[in-house]
Amino acid sequence: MIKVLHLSDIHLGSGFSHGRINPETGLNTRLEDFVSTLSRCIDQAIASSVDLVLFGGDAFPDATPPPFVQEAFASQFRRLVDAQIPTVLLVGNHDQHSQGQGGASLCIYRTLGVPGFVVGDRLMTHHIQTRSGPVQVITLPWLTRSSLLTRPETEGLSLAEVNQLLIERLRVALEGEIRRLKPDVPTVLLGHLMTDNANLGAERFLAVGKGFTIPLSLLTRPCFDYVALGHVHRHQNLNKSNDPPIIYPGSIERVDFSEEKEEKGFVIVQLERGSAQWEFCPLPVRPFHTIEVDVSSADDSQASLHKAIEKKRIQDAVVRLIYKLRSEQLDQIDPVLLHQALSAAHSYTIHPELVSQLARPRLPELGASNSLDPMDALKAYLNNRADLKDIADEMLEAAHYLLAAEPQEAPDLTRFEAELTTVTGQSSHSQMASLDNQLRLL
Ligand SMILES: [Mn+2]
Repeated sequence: MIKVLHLSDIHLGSGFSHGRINPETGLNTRLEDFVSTLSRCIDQAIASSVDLVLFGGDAFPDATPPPFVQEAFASQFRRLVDAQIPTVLLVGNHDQHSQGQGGASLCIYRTLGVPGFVVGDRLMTHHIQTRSGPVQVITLPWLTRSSLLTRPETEGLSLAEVNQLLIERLRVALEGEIRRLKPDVPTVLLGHLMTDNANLGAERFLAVGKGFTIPLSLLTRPCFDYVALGHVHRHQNLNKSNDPPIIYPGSIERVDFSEEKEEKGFVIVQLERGSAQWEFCPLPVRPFHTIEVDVSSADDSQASLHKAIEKKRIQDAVVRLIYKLRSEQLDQIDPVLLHQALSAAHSYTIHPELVSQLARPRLPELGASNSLDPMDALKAYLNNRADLKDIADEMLEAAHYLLAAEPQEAPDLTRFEAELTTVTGQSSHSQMASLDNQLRLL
């Protein structure tokens, strides 16, 4: 029986906007949070004497983290070297650098020859000797189009065709690794990837370019005893029948508010050839709370806001207060009192939103049951806008031109815009800018 600790998506050095500077250390408190959570994982690995640690990728927000962040990461993983626990570091999309081969931020561990450390920056099988016997780990780092295809091969193909070709290449390459596996040795596939049925977490916002998804059928193979994944920040098992378990442990800390409701943790696996028992171990991480309240119809908007704040346990949490109000209520809000009420939070942001002053009463003639042609809709609109009466004809003419299948000749739209400016007193651009400024002042 081989005991494995599987963690992923550390993203050390991200989310600084949710922290503050700790005056005693000079460090951002969110870096300290992430480091202490990572250290809990490493504590657990050492305390329960695991035989192997698998890291599923995305160590940092990018491939070139500042030295103090790299050092924080290294000093935690160094403890596994001291405890002689073999460790596989897989390269995720955030770890890859466009220059050179593989993940710049993690390859240093291989270059330095750190004892017991393996860096997975390409598809290959690693034969690892642990205290409890041998294990084979196939590493499948984040794949980019250029990792399996050359430019001439993709010329003239659509994106979907390129992805299809890429998956075919991967299927063949993976099959090559599988054929060379030792049949009696416990086997893990460690991959940083998006599967076609994963429930997305924050990664959807963090990834710069959309990658391609890997069909689950490629992973659901009896030759694997456990499939250890990284990339999706929400913990989940993609194969409920557990033959094999296909597990995203998720990120170890909340990277942003999209992970507000997700439990964070790592996974402990008892592995043998033919079976894997796994358990999700939650980590006590800092809570995130969104307080969302609409005070636009409240008599005492300030009191309503305080009531909403009191309902949440904001002590030491990362809090965002989002509230809706009418512009007439702006004077009723005392920001000093709001800041006081939120001061127990670890950090907080306040986002007032003006309820739309542009909302007009609904026009009965535009009811959902009637299907109108756009010209009739515009006419109905103009009939209800006395202030646009002077330019109504020009607007209709312009609309007619825009809707025409084959435009003959454009009406003079500059004149139209000038008149609109005269009617409203300002151009639509400056209207937007002034609205923007009003919001900024809040
Ligand atoms: Mn990722």
